[in-house]
Amino acid sequence: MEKRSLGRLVRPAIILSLVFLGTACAAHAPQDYLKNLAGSEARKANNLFVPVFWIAAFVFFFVEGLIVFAAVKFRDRAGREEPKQIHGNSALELTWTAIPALILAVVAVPTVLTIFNVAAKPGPNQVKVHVIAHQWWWEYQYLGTNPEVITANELVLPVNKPVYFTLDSVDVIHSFWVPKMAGKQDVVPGRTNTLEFTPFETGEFYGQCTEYCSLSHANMRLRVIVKSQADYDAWLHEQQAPPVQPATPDAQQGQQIFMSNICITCHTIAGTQAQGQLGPNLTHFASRGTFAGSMFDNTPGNVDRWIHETSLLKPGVIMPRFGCGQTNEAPYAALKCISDSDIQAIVAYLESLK
Ligand code: HEC
Ligand SMILES: [Cu+2]
Repeated sequence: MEKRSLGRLVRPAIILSLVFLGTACAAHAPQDYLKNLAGSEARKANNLFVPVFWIAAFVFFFVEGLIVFAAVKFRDRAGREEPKQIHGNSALELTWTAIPALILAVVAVPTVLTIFNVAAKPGPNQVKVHVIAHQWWWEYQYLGTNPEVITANELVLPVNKPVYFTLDSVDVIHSFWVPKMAGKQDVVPGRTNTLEFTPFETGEFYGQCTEYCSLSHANMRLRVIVKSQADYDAWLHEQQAPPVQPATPDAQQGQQIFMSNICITCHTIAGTQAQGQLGPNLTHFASRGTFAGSMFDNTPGNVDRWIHETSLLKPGVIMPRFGCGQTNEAPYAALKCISDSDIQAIVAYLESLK
């Protein structure tokens, strides 16, 4: 009876293992931190991880092999004498204490060297970015730029140039992680942490908050967009320009609605009366490919839905829903809704802010 019920578990166990294996081998895994690493610190960590992994694998198979060998060779059989007991054998016990200690001492050398090597050091010729974590999006201030470049979620960097980050949080503990670039760095309120890495390849790299920060933690993503130095300089230049003045009647109307609405208490658009600090800076909103913690592609349709149904799209979000027929909780329960056509005009305005 016992045996049969155990046997029944074998098939589901195999299927479950295959499912787990399958997810591990997903073809498109942009946050795989073992392959195609594109940043200095991620490569340093990997250069430590790989040899330590093989040492650990060797130890595992060697020790398990001995255990299996001993269990099989000295197993109890009818008429067989008890094998020789080695309990209290000083020579053996010294040996198997000394060998692991030696292995750990050897592994400690590259480990400690790597720890010191990846510790962030501010230096000249570095790009300096102040990262501010919010529930649930990332703000980036490019230090030393004048006028200061402030953007959200998409971190644009030049290739082959060290970047020095200072990281702060305005609310709870978050963690900043771009697996292809570097290890994780916690972002803690009331304390400034630092991080440094050099991107070695141009392209788009995915990142993620990796410290549970309540409801929309999983929706707090980010992108690192690495450009050639020339493209980066052009980007900086565009970001420093004053916001584009809306050219179409739709966008002009949208600007008026935006400026006369509660939007301006939370969002900044440089050079206008919109100077709010609670939400992302929208001065060059249309230059970003994604929004709301890089959850959505920045398309007019998505931004339209966002303004209508905000917290339906991103649970817990600190921006009320503006669509008519939507309900908000306190303190926005009595908020006046914005008509579909007015929201459309706002979207036209926001999408003109290149
Ligand atoms: C109470 C503050 C608040 C108000 C009012 C508010 N927002 Fe927001 N908004 C936010 C916050 C916070 C976010 C970031 C949400 C997130 O990603 O978790 C945001 C995100 C956005 C984004 C996406 C920005 C990006 O790059 O990720 C847009 C666009 C936007 N809001 C437009 C508006 C418009 C238009 C209005 C007025 C109709 C408005 N907001 C009113 C707080 C506010
Ligand atoms: Cu988080």
